[in-house]
Amino acid sequence: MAVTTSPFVRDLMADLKAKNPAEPEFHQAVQEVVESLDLVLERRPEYRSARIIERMVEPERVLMFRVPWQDDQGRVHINRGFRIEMNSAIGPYKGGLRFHASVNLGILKFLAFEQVLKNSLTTLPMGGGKGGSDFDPKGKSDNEVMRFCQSFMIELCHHIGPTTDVPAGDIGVGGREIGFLFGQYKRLRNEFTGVLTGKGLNWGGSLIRLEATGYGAVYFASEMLGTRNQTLEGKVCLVSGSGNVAQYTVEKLLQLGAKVVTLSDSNGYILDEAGVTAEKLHFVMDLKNVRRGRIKEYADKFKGVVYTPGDPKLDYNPLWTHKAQCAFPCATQNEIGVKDAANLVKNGVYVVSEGANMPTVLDGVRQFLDAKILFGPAKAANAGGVATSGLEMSQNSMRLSWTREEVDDRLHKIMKAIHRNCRETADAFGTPGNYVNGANIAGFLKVADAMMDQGLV
Ligand code: NDP
Ligand code: 2IT
Repeated sequence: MAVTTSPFVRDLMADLKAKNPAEPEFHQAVQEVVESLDLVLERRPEYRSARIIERMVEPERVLMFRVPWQDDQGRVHINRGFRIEMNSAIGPYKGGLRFHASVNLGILKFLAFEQVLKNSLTTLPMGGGKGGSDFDPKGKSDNEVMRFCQSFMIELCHHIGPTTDVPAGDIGVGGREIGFLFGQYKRLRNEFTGVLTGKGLNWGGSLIRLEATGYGAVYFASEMLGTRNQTLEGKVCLVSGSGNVAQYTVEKLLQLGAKVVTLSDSNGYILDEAGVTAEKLHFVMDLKNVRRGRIKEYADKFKGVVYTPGDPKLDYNPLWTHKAQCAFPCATQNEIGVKDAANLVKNGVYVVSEGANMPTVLDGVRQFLDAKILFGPAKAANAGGVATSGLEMSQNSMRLSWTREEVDDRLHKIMKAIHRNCRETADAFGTPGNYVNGANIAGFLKVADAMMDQGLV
């Protein structure tokens, strides 16, 4: 698909690629944003002379460190730890930690860059960061995961703090890992502070944080449908992934009367034409969060369910070929390829709300925009997770906890505000209905103006 970009964008991308070679995910994330920002620079040339975009794509600080640990047999392993402190113009660095074998500097830079704009959209005062490790928690014992987390924190603790940098979870980092990380931070620093979010409810966590990303992605889809006077009731939905975001996306979809027919993990996907029920979802939560099993077991357990293993020879994912109205990609980056986007549109999907970060390739995004479907880009649609992390930080600072209803109500209002902001910004810049431009521009403007106010730092 042909895209016209200005000489400014072409030069910026050429510099970025030269300076950050072999980081395709980072290039992709920046490309998508700067294509939208072309519209802003025409009106606000002062951002260009202050080189705001060039500054935004350069992390304020990159930490990379060795993480040695011993497995249960006493063998020594060495992983690589990272924290990208991307931008602190509007608040302390904030963003998750990812533990996955695929983690590298480029993936974390893409995530940190997205996080800056996402956090800006939440309405809360949070800068952007991201971190993690190429440590793979799959198949590791709880003790191995604990030793890894403790070793990781021995270095990370020098760089984070409740007013400087506040990490949270992401792929491979859930309640168990946050617990081990928090315990070690507390021991090393001798302080009980809100240095991490996603904490357990007995020790400073917030109600609804666990549910927030999935619930938020569904609230965002509801808002998009509302612009066409429709609701999620009765809609058939394709969901990918089966981790935290997928689970609570499904829970909220069921509460709103939608029908979910797929779930997946990195080995394959299940098709349940009868629909996932609350009982089946309970099984998935136990399978994934407690027994740490594979989604294939869903098909072994329930009748009429088809499991399809992933086939690396295919250039499309059959999960995205089923007839539906809505799609919620909730697994990982680039899980909707060019053919997948075409299949979705062809099969009647007209709502895509991205629970995962950058799940759609650039040409897939362009297809959705050309088809004028309701496409909620990740930095808007999945911002409910980090927004509720922001609410956890507020509660920690005040040393009190809000009720479930209070936090859910605040989350819901924030998702509505993000939706409204994206829509109004897209309108104001002459691209009505384009939530990609709306999210990129609205997220950018708040950070850019803060950077202008704060001088050349
Ligand atoms: P989890 O670790 O809980 O779950 C991840 C899910 O995605 C699992 O089902 C996993 O399968 C699957 N998956 C991971 N990597 C791959 C891969 N390379 N190929 C196929 N499937 C894969 O993570 P979350 O649910 O927290 O995160 C999912 C997505 O949502 C990520 O993109 C994350 O960045 C994003 N996100 C998360 C937020 C949060 O609050 N947790 C907030 C905003 C966005 P398997 O079990 O086989 O690994
Ligand atoms: O991608 C994300 O927004 C997250 N993984 C959540 C970050 C956070 O700080 O809650």
